[in-house]
Amino acid sequence: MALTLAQKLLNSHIVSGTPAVGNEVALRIDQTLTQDATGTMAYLEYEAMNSGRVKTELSVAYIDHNTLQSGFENADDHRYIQSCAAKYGLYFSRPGNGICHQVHLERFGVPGKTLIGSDSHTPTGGGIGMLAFGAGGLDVAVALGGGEYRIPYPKVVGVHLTGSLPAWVGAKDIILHLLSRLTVKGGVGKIFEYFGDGVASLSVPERATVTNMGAELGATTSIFPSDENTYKFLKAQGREEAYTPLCADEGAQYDEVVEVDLSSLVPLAACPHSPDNVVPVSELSHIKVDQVCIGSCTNSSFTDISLAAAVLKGKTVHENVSLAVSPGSRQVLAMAVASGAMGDILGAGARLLESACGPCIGMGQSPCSGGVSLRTFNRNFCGRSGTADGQVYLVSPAVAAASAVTGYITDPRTLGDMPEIKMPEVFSINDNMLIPPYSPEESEKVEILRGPNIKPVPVGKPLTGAVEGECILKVEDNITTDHIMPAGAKILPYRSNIPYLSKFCFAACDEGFSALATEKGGGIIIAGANYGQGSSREHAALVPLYLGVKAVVAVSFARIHLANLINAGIVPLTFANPEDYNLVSLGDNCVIQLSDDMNSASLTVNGKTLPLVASFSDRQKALLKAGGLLPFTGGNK
Ligand code: MIC
Ligand code: SF4
Repeated sequence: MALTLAQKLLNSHIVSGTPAVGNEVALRIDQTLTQDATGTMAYLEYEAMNSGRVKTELSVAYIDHNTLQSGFENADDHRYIQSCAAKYGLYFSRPGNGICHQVHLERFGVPGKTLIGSDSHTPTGGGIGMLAFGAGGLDVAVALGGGEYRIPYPKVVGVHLTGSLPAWVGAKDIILHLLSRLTVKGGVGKIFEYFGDGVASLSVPERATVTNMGAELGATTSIFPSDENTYKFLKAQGREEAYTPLCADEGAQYDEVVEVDLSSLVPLAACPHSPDNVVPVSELSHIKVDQVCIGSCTNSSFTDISLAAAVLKGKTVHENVSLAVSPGSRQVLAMAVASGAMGDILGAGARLLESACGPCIGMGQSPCSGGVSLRTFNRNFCGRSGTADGQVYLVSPAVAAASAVTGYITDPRTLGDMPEIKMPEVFSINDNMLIPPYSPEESEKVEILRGPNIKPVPVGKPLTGAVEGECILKVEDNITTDHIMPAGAKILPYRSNIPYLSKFCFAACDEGFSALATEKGGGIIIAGANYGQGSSREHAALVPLYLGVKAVVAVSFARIHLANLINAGIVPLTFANPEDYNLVSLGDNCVIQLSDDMNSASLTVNGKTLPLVASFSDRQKALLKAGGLLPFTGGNK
């Protein structure tokens, strides 16, 4: 049977399970990555599993999120992760080397390999033909030890690209266009596979922008074929031996097809506060801008930075705008310096930030009160910038740079001819900030270094009988993990300290949540559709677990968060009739009955019994019964 590329890669990595849509399959994982904000938990969990040296082909521990050191906490976490990398045989990417997804694409990505990362934008690797998934830290810990990664076998959506991008329209506009059509829930349970004549017009960094932000569709992952452009990119990185041509079989059938004529696209912006709230930039020209940020794992490649530089060359950033630029990696920064692009950026008055996530995760550069911030990033959830009433718009580097100069949201097509920016034939390579895995003998001598802020991982309790508790929170549709467990410079240093983090749980929805949960000894959360969209942070499950949350009943869940809840031992169930959501209120006493085989469930509330959907694989049932993945694997006993 003719297969799509995604199906070929899935099927060749299946260790168990039947490849039929919705069926749980277990995949062999070739590579893993972690970043520091999720990495501390992942390595604490890995230690608890006692799996010894890592069993993957390649695993890398990056430091890129918590780089602001306003206390000892982040530096201690970096040192802990570095010592774990040395102890267990991983590469360590030192702080300053760049954002995990950008560096991984440059230095490690291999077409056709599977990759999981404790970060939701791991699908960036799909730009180079990898099958790359975002996952919770526990799932990464299992993969590090040679265990499989389990997902429901996804539908494959073929995105048929025709034509080529007009001047001033970028890869960001492709994915914003798809978000405007499909919404932030449109990709749940699906892989987006790009095909058609238009593919050849896109370079690997452009493809990576698209696959990166496929995460905002809620997609399982996104993938491009591996072709001549992939070869050119790998060769330019001095890694042509990693190249394999890969594409769908002739006559492969997609479960759905989405047509996109690249030639018809225009510059777009996602307006506050959701990546799918998309309009043409030309409709926003009346909006004054306070801040512009260029960077993040979505749009900080050398070509992105060079295009912004060409727009800024010889100009001055508007006096009421603060422009911050964070190149995606040290390679990008070094090349922008060598090419003169950085001189043009700084000459225009930009503020240069280190090669890291920075403002994208609220690590500095929070906009002024009510400020309009244009960002080349991928998420504009309310409050994520660190300013509760900040108005964040997501745009391409061309729109960002043009607007930084004029002080208003600006359609770059008004600037005249677009400068021609080519992907370099040779990238400048300097891997001295990547520490290779230690030999087993060297690893023997390594001592794991822990700081006082590193606290134990909470562990769930076995599931026995009915789940009973008060409804301690009721939330609407599209609640993000940023709502559940906020990030930002003030809280992120505590990612390895769940008790401290718990004070901020759901603060964006209900400031009193943490106190209420503590007073009531936990309870049940009622939620709308797409609960837990966004980040892969398992803290959004571990912190509620710590606060005693026993179950979440929602209209629907986002994929990674659903897996994280089960891994933590919190029972996720959905309403059989979505309108029953309206029948539960804050403070109601809820009793959830699960059948012995865990295939059906009901919620009794206010004298009514509402049918729920319990849809668990055998393994998920076993995890929930055990109280989560750690007790299931025998870890942390
Ligand atoms: C994000 O972009 O939200 C993050 C910060 O990179 C997260 C990971 C985290 O919360 O540490 C993600 O995307 O998974
Ligand atoms: Fe970092 Fe932002 Fe990318 Fe998350 S989305 S990995 S915070 S740059």
